[in-house]
Amino acid sequence: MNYGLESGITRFRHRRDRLVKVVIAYKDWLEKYAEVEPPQLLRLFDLTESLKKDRLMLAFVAEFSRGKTELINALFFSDFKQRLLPSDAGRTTMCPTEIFYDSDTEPYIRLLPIETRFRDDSISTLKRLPIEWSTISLDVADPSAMIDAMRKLAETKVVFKVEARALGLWDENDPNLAYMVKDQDRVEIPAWRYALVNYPHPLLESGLAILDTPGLNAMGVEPELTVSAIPNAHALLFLLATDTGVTQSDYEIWNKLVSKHASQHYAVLNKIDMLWDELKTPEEIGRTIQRQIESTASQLNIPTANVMAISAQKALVGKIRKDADMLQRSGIQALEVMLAREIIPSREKIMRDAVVREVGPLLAETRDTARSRLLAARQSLMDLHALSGKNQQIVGQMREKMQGDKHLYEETARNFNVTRKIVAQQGWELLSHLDDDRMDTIIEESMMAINDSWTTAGLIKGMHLLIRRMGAEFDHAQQQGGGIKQLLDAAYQRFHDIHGMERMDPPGLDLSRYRARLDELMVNTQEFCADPLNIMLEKRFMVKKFYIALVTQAHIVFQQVRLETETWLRLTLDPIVTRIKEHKAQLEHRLENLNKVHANLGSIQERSAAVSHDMVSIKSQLDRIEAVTKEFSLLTGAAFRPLEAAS
Ligand SMILES: Nc1nc2c(ncn2[C@@H]2O[C@H](COP(=O)(O)OP(=O)(O)OP(=O)(O)O)[C@@H](O)[C@H]2O)c(=O)[nH]1
Ligand SMILES: [Mg+2]
Repeated sequence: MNYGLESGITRFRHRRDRLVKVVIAYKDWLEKYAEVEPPQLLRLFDLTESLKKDRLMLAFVAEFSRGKTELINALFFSDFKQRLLPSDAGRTTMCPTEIFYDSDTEPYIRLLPIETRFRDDSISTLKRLPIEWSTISLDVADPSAMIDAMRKLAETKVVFKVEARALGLWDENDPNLAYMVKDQDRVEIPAWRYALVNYPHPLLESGLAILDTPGLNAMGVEPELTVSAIPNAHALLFLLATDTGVTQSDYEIWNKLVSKHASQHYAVLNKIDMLWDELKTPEEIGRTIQRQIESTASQLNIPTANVMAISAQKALVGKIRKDADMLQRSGIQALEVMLAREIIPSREKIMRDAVVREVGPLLAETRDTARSRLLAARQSLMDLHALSGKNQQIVGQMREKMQGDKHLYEETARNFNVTRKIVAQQGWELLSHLDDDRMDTIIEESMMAINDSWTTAGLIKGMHLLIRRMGAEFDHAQQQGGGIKQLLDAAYQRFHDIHGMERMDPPGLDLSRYRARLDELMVNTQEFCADPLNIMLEKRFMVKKFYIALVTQAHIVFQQVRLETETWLRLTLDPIVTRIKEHKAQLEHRLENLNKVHANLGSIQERSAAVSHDMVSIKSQLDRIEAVTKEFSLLTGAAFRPLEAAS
């Protein structure tokens, strides 16, 4: 059983399902009671779909043979009753391996041939091209076939040095690569570049995804890992082993990849069973382990409480054999509790924030609309009440006044249409600065700056230009966004001043997160260039690969900015359009009452009864949206103003 982790992920899934339900309830409400445009409903539907697919990425990072794969087996695959993923002495996992569950397809393992390194496509591009991958279907009911398939993750092949060199995997002058040599002319290289495993496991079905990585050298050869996969993982587990301690290369990995990315720094000290000496008392062994925890903590400069001592191997055996004592001694439970306590809440926050950004303002607006419907119905009743006992002439005067109000309102609404057109025009202009063509031009310019000089100096030059140009587009967008907001604020103010419409305060466009991400990419570049391993002339291949990884990331950031800007434009414009329509409908309704009463003074009673009847249904609409808001607020922590205060 995965104590803390399993129940933590179950709770995560439960809350995610509730969040999906509440968004669906909101969408249903809109469909039933509001005149919203189909694209808005579609977006809500898309949001629920992407929530269901939302994953929590846990990456395992360490030097080779520290037990990453063994720990993954122990944490997630013990129900398999065998060692599912290949784990062995020496270098075992040959390619980065993503393990997840996708219910849209049957279980599979997909392998990207190492030769794709000859191409200039990033792995994230290749992920969208299944044809480039070699796919094996997994028969989860057949353990030996499963294990056979998983062996592929450790597959290597022997090639001539020239080929390995052309693939950017071999450098005669690099003593760290000596282990690859097979004979005079040939070296052993990984057969695959990347692996995707779609496997139906309850934790993976709940949205957990795992990234197993090979040791350091392999990280170096696939820059996408260091530039995107590892920094974008929601949590990192860094492993050390008791028999090796903190070696220079362990420390480098910690320093380069782990310590600056994860917000919480934990290290897993694995293989404590190697210290289980039967000639020593448990207390003596405990002290030895404690000493090693302390020295690890001081070398990594983290609190001792953040070093978790475990034995992945004994945990796996303990789970398979259902040996509670061994499981207890393995120390894995504390690690599982930590994962449940630290990782899941931060993942949940990301999910909540996304939903609040997308739905929060719309929901607040819908709720205000529902409430204004009720207020308008009350007003209608009061109008009718005021009419009783009046003669036709007075009713006629009231009707004229109301008609005047309506005309004035229509006038303001027409004026607003002009504002709306300007906003649409400016919005279009703004988005045109963020389209793919613009990004392509920026990339081209940056490539020209590099001018085929794939040295670190060329790289820095190209990246500087890329980031400066992208930053300028973001600034431009931010500035245009400010202008649009001013226009809309003035329009809101007019509706408020002239027609007593409630004030609205649309949020501004904030792209600072994306600027920060650009800065991070520049830091990545500088670090890469400062690394002595990467400045030798032979590393041209690496520089190019690194550049491609960076550009892919930059492109993603650019697309995110466009999406964020599109959403923002919608969220600032849609609510006021809805509100104007709603207000007009309410005025028309009141005028209709006056018309009817004017035509037949005796119909006041009947009209009042009809309005009271409508009020029951309006009240129930309001109750429903109020229930949706309450649940939404409970799940996301988003605050909505109380309805009374809103009046
Ligand atoms: N004694 C002992 N051996 C372990 C433990 N965990 C892993 N090992 C062994 O250490 C070796 C390496 O384990 P792996 O899981 O393959 O290590 P890795 O970090 O995935 O290594 P690469 O895939 O090469 O990067 C294997 O022989 C494991 O059986 C442990 O807790 N105790
Ligand atoms: Mg491994």
